[in-house]
Amino acid sequence: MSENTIIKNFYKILESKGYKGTIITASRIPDLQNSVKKFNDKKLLDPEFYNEYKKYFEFEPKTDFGEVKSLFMVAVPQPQYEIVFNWKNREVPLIIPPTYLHGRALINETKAFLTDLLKPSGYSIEFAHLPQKTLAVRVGLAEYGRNNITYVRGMGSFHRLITFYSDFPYEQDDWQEVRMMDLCKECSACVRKCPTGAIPNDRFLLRVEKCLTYHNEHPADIPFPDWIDPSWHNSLVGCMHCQKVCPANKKVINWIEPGPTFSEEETKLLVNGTTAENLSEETRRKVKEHDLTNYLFAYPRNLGVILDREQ
Ligand code: B12
Ligand code: SF4
Ligand code: SF4
Repeated sequence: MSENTIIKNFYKILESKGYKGTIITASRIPDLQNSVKKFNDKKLLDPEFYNEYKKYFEFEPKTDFGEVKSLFMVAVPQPQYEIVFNWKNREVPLIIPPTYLHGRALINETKAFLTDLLKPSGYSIEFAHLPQKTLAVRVGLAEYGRNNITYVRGMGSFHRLITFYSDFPYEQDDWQEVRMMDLCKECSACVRKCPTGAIPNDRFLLRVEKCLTYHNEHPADIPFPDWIDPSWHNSLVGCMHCQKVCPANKKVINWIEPGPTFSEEETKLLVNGTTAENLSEETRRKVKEHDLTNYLFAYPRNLGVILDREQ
């Protein structure tokens, strides 16, 4: 298959799936890395955060991959999920924000269709750890919101960004300046709604160390700092305040897929930190089916603080 046909087919596949995406020349990878590094060099990123999370955005291709020539980036629409916990004779519904669940399955699915497209012509792909938002904005696939989250036309902020690196040759260069949505120029709803002040007034870059998500993604043996008011928590993991209030999410904000319902007994086990192996077969099946295993570690603290409010 010719290179042009591969490119055309890539976009055709995306369209048929309702995804968006783009191909990027690998010659821009150093610029991409520098976009984040410069903020770290200026000490504008919390050092603890940087050391903990850099493995997720520092690009390190496999040593035996050969020459990286391009990146294939895909944006996939993502819903919120609602989980119901029975607690003290009441139902407590809780949201899991977009991108937390079924990520691995989606990455595998994307890798499979890209492999089918590229492998017959001798090209390879591998999952890339990169600063996805910066990349998406730099290549015009998305724009930043003031809340530091990216927005893709037709999907709002409800999307997952997935990138693979490849030895497929691609030289077209669509690199742009980072861009904030026009809508943000006259709006600061997210700044006002963020309970912690993580979205600053005096700079664009998020104050990560203040973001609820940063704290509720940590293992449950790390307690929430005292300055976090329990009433601020709104999701099992993550936080929806700055996406929920955003006018650019008007069309997607009610997209909530049903998740499992846990009985009072199951809720008790989860909030006590029971591991997947120690749950009953029925509960374990529910947890696995809904891809909740990865976050079981955080239930005792995250769910505990919310259920405590329900007393
Ligand atoms: C580290 C991380 C976090 C950290 C830090 C967040 C952050 N802002 O970096 C924590 C744990 C706090 C976090 C929180 C969330 N995250 Co997160 N996170 C990541 C991760 C692993 C890396 C992000 C990164 O590169 N950070 C480094 C900083 C420096 O990059 P940046 O935020 O893009 O900053 C750029 C801008 O500030 C810009 N800039 C600076 N000045 C100016 C000025 C102007 C005018 C403009 C326009 C731009 C601009 O330059 C910076 C560098 O390029 C990515 C996955 C990945 N590998 O990319 C997911 C990812 C970004 N997270 C994601 C999500 C969904 C979230 C949450 C919404 C989760 C939730 N609450 O439900 C929150 C959002 C919090 C927020 N308001 O930003 C999604 C984003 C999807 C989307 N639509 O944007 C990603 C892509 C995961 C995924 N594959 O889907 N996350
Ligand atoms: S709430 Fe307003 S300022 Fe914040 S990201 Fe959305 S449009 Fe931009
Ligand atoms: S995710 Fe929550 S805490 Fe973090 S910036 Fe948005 S509103 Fe603030």
